[in-house]
Amino acid sequence: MNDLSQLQIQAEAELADANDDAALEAWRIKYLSRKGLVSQAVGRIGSLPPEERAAYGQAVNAMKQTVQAAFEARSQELIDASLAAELTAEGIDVTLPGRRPQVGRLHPISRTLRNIYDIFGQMGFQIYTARDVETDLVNFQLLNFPKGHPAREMQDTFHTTVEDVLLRTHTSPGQIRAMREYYPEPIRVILPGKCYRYEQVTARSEMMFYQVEGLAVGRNITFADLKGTLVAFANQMFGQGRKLRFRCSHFPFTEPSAEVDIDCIICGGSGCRVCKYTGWLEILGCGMVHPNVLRNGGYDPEIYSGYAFGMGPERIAILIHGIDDIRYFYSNDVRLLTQFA
Ligand code: 2NL
Repeated sequence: MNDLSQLQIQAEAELADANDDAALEAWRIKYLSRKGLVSQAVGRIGSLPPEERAAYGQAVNAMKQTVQAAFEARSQELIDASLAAELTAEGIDVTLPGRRPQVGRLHPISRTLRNIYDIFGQMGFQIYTARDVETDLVNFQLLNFPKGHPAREMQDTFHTTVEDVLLRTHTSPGQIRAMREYYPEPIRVILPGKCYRYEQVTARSEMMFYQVEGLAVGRNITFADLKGTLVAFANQMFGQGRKLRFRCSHFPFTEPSAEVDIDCIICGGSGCRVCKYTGWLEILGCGMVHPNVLRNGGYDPEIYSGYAFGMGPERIAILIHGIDDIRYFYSNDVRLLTQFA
């Protein structure tokens, strides 16, 4: 009996000193395994005189249960301690508020494009998209820029290794394709897309930029229709009550041609840095489709007429948001992009 309580005291003391998994396992083998000291103590029942067996058996079983319970408690203690140590080491503060995930948003040019689509969509224009890789024929010749024409010099071109295949310098070739596809139906389309010019990159020009062109072709389309459409557009895009000014201009594919200004949205016309003290901002170019171009699209200019216009969404976004450099749009700097929530 004395030996039993001696064994229990010794087991409990060593258990308290077992500070890791390996020590705990060594302890378990020493005391609780099949040939361990506790099992040996249980086994000694058989060697006792019969009258002592009952008392010894009770005592040894109680001792075994106490030691086993102590082992389980110590195991749990070590698990808790190692978890606590891990949490302290990793420095997790569960009371910290979570980090807000960064939510994506539309690029300012995408927003401008969608705004333009909505306005013309309500006026009955369909969106037509065309290829970025074009032929010299459709990009230039059919639009009244014959080979050697000086207007080609304003659109320095990215050529491919294939003769007469190039990256479109404007979206107008898509309008030729729309006409050829829809003839003889009347047409009202908006044609957005990327254009490419082999130019020095500056605050005002990129090598890749967007254009949005509009085209209407039908039997009785006049310059008055063009003006009405553009006045309605400008009032929705830049605010109600805008004044518009049509200035004579020239494009090879329209005759007559005009450039359109609105009264400055910053100063209202009194003159400021943005309008360079003119009171006016140029927003697009337009005109009546040249008879040669109508004919190249399949429409007889004796029967049909049409108007067209073209604008640069980067320029429009710059005016609306007061941005001073076109390069911000395509340099993927989140400090600019996150300002357009
Ligand atoms: C500008 C001016 C313009 C057109 C584009 C066009 C297309 C066909 C026939 C006639 Cl198929 N015209 N497009 C007409 C006038 C001006 O763009 O400053 N764009 C950024």
